[in-house]
Amino acid sequence: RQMEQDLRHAVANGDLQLFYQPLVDMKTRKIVAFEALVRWLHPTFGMLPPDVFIPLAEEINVIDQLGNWVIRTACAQAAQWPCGIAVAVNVSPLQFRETSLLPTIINALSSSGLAPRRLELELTESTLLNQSDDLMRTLSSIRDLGVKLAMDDFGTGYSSLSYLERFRFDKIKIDKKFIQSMSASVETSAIVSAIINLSQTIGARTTAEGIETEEQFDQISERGCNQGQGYLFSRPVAATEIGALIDDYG
Ligand code: G
Ligand code: G
Ligand code: MN
Ligand code: NA
Repeated sequence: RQMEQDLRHAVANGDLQLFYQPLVDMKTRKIVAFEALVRWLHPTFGMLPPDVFIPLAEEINVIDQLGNWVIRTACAQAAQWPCGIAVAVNVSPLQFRETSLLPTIINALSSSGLAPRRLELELTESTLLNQSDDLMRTLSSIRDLGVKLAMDDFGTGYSSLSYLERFRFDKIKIDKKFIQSMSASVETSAIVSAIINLSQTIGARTTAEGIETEEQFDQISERGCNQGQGYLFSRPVAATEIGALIDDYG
């Protein structure tokens, strides 16, 4: 398959680019972090979004190589930003199957000089489906470095609550589907409040994803959510546009 060959080539050659979307403090609206979102610069199809090629990268076993590139690049770029601003990196569950994840993180931090607390890893619930000793050890080692752990897309997977009990996350990201149906549904609105309260109980911060309107911002803000992310603040932008965003929201 041509696409498969193209992707192997792109990963080997670094024909990838990181876009960044800001996470803002709900009280001050200042930028506290950027989430790195990978793009593939395909020679004929142009810029491809990750939902098109991450599943393929997982299938053909180049996700470790791709994921390691993302970690190194995100740390190197974030080291150039003001030191109050963190970088969040998405990690595929499959990256925990290989032994290269932890050494890659250690190496990326030391060669960039980025403080470990400025790196946040976003894991999905499916990462914790199989809670092997290896997985728990790797997570503990990452945590021991001072790197932060966030649970991404919270509420879309299964048995979320038992995962939260078993391993303490620094942050819970409430999936955008909840934020976007809050105003139309009393039930969804109650679920969002419950997630925020639960997070506070376990000592985790919360980020609301997919905030597009001032109305959503107000509803989330009232409920005590710590951070927001969404088109209301900014779409994902190229690394070169970050300076201007920090000037506006810094
Ligand atoms: O960039 P976009 O907003 O289209 O992101 C779509 C999906 O791709 C999101 O679920 C996001 O978590 C995922 N994604 C983006 N960048 C990465 C990455 O570097 N690694 C992994 N594993 N997933 C990513
Ligand atoms: O990693 P995660 O699955 O959370 O990926 C975030 C995804 O959400 C990316 O595809 C990003 O482009 C998208 N996104 C970010 N903000 C908004 C928003 O305000 N509205 C919508 N519809 N999508 C958003
Ligand atoms: Mn994410
Ligand atoms: Na998400």
